[in-house]
Amino acid sequence: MSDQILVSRAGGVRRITLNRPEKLNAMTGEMAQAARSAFEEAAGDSETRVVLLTGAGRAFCAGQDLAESAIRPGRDLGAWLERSYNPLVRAIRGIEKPVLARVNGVAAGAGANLAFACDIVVASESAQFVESFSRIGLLPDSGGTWMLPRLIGNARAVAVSMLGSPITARQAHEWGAIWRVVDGDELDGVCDELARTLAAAPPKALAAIKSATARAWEQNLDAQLDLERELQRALGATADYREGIEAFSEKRAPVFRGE
Ligand code: LHQ
Repeated sequence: MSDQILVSRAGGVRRITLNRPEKLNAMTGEMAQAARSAFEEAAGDSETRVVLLTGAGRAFCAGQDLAESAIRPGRDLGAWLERSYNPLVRAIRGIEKPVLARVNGVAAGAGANLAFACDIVVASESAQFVESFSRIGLLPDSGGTWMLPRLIGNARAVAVSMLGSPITARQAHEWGAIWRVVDGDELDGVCDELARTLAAAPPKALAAIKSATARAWEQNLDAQLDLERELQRALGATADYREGIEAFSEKRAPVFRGE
């Protein structure tokens, strides 16, 4: 594993840290591929019940490392996306476990859209999200043109993408793009508590919530009702559902095992 990504696990929480603090965690190809591998490993590890994505130092991620030779003008940026960011975004969206973004500072370019790809985003008051692509003659990638209109509405999505103007954490929260904004000194406590809560939640239910809410963007209510019926049928047959019902009637906290 590259040292540009740090991975640790405590209990059911796997922490993936983007680790080039001196460059505000600007992404290299090596880093994007290592991050994708870290998500794939998390997906395959039955002990991991939640993934927390964050950045080392004062930034979350400044997007693509603009000094990297592979993205010099004239190179095939489409091929670059297919090798680096597209598989990473697919890994974040596709993992059947909750992904929590701990946005500790600026998230720019692909870095902003990686945060928005996560299931639950908590940002420090000092963080900002910058769709900086148009400043260098590009369009938002890493799912930005798909996620932004859904998260903040078309008018805002187009404006922030065209203008490249920073969205403060507070604004992102008011617009419904992120779950919480907290004081910097509360960030760790809030994220740790959320991660613990998610790690104790019934994994199959969380996976179903993730996949069903994603599918909802693509289909009509009728099809969604059918999907809910099938997912609920499967969840109703799990040991965790039995445990949830028993714990409720016994007035105790449930212990969910993902079975
Ligand atoms: C950086 C970077 C950076 C290298 C800060 N690269 N060094 C996909 C397909 C193919 C091609 C292109 O990209 C993509 C996806 C993308 O992500 S495109 C968008 C790329 N990202 C950006 O355009 C953001 C560039 N960075 C910034 O605008 C600022 O640095 C932000 C607003 C993030 C933070 O500003 P400040 O807090 O004022 O910090 P700073 O600018 O002083 O940066 C600190 C250091 O980090 C500095 O290095 P130095 O050696 O001078 O101290 C920067 O050069 C370096 N850095 N971002 N993306």
